[in-house]
Amino acid sequence: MSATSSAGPAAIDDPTTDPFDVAREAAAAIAEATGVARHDIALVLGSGWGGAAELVGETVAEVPSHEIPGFSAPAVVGHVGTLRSVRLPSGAHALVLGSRTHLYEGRGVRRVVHGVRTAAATGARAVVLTNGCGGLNADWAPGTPVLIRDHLNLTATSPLEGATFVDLTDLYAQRLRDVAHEVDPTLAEGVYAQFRGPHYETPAEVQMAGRLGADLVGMSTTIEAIAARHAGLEVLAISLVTNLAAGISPVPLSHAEVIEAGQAAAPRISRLLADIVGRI
Ligand code: 8IG
Repeated sequence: MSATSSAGPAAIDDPTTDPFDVAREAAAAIAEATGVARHDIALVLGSGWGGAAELVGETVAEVPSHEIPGFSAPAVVGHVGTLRSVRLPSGAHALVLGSRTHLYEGRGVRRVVHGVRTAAATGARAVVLTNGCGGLNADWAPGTPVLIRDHLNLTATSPLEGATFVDLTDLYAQRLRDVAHEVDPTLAEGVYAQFRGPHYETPAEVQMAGRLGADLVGMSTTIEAIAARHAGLEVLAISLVTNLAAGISPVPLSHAEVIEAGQAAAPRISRLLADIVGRI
């Protein structure tokens, strides 16, 4: 572990450290680095969503994430390790997290959810989580954006520690899904199943997920959504189907295909995200 990602007065991995203290330190560092005292909304950009920040508003400041307490350097090609402060046309400030730490990196669940906890500590009231994922519905061609309506957390873990009981009945807020539908009435909704990864599913696992009620399979988002709700944020999540899930597609999955589908869909989903964020 590098000194920048684990050192500091409160190392996030230390069991005696309160991860919310590190989130507050990170929020203070962000206020200092960006000159923006308070952010109103946060965006987490997943695979394929990297270009969306430009359309959301004017970038006021850009900071390498690993310079902020508790954040790690990105581990995946195609992910951007920066954190931006973006001013919306309304004058509100968005904190745009250009990369996430995934469960499959093995750095622990605290790092996975540090971004949303930090967003809450900066003052954000809502978070928009985006991701690239596999689709089970053959009608959803690669490049189709889908709103997450509910999830199956198949990771066997939680971001919450101790007896922290949180109601997840309306985790993906109906109010925010209504806003998204106002922007694009054709947006489909689906249930997202999170697997740990980093391998993709077998065809049998995709069939299992489908029988359990999943429409989408991916390696992120549910753990972050749970932590975001616990931190008091309203949650909206949008998936970009970048590939048909294993066995649904006649061809094997590749990371190159994922990047390509993301690039092709970029203009449409960037516009979509900017319009939604502008109305939240
Ligand atoms: I992009 O097909 C992307 N991420 N688990 N399965 C899982 N994660 C993904 C997939 C997929 N595509």
